[in-house]
Amino acid sequence: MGELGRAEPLFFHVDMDAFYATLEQARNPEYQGKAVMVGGSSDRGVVTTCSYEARKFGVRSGMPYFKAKKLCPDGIFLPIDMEFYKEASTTIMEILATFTTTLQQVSIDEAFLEMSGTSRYIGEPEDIARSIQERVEESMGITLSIGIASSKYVAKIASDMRKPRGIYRVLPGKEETFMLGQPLKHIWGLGPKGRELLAQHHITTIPQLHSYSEDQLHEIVGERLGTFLYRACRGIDPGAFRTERKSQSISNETTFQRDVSSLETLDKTLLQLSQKVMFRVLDAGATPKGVGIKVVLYNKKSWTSTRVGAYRTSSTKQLFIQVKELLREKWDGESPIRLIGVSVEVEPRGQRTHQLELFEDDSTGDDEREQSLDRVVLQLKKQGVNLTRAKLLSSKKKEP
Ligand code: TTP
Ligand code: MG
Repeated sequence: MGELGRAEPLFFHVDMDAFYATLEQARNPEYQGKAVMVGGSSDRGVVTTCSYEARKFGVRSGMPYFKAKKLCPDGIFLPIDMEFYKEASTTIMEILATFTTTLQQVSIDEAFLEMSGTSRYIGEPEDIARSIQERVEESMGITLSIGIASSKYVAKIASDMRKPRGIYRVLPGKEETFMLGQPLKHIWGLGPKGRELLAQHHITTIPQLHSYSEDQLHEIVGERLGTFLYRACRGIDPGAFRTERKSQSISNETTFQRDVSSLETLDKTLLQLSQKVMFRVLDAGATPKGVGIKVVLYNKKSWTSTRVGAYRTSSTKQLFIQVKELLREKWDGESPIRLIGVSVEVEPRGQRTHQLELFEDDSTGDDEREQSLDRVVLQLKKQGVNLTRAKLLSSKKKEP
């Protein structure tokens, strides 16, 4: 890390303000500044969310519609348009991703941004936070709030402190003081049942919770929640938003009927395997982070060769180019091969960390075209039409 980088851990938690309602206001200017309720359309439905103008009347998420109508008879009541919100969410996440190397989306309207390594040249955390707000407001017309802290957990609680359009920073060393000043219900991860258990022991505030030892808390609410609460009320990250680092591997292999030492045949097999593997990767919506090949020789000796940080593996073509290189790097070119396999290391399912960076940063139009071609072939395959992208075999340019 350069001397101008930040050594101490630094996280932003970004959360959109009244997300669905603000989006509705952004696309219908006449709703701006008004009480907008979004939710189930019948009188028996509930308010999913409402604009801050509606909150002034006492309307809240989860409130039955008829009650919201009583509190706010002149309010605007709108049905949920999930497709619109999801699309907006994707665009917002792409904007947020330009401010960090590691974006962890945790729901449709919130994400953690790791800022630990960012250069001080970019500015103080609050300045960066303001730029984020401005950028999103400019392009999407909606506001958001940001919590800044040394851990994801504290940042998450901080983002609620100044809503809407708020920025709240908990300085390093002040995490415990910050938590001690919060109502118990702000402890993220403590549900009504847990609160009930604590109440039976006359624990209704964070300072009271803080006065219990970890062992005592284990006895009251069990080991898991006990340790969680012991840490949370001290501002020590209890690990609620840890990303699973364990990666998975998606692979396919072919055993030849007769051992093979023809490079042409091996390439053809690598292409078929690359396509099979890439389709599984695309189908799973997984993010590639490394590629590898496995070879078993005629004498049953085997070896593997891998490459990590495969930042350009988003299509069959890219995978094929890399595994061809791996084969040429390690194989002596003569020893007959009995089995050959292709594998892709992927981020665990559902984890979006790095994904935007991998697919967008330096991906060219060519990469996108290649991936859409793969998707078309995959779609056909699902309909029973089998195609192999044989044209890739004859592409002579950029051969190592
Ligand atoms: P939240 O971030 O909890 O709420 P919000 O963005 O509407 O308001 P705030 O300013 O307090 O952050 O949730 C984000 C969106 O998720 C929200 O707009 C609607 C949806 N949502 C549900 O579908 N069900 C729920 O129970 C909640 C709380 C939200
Ligand atoms: Mg929100």
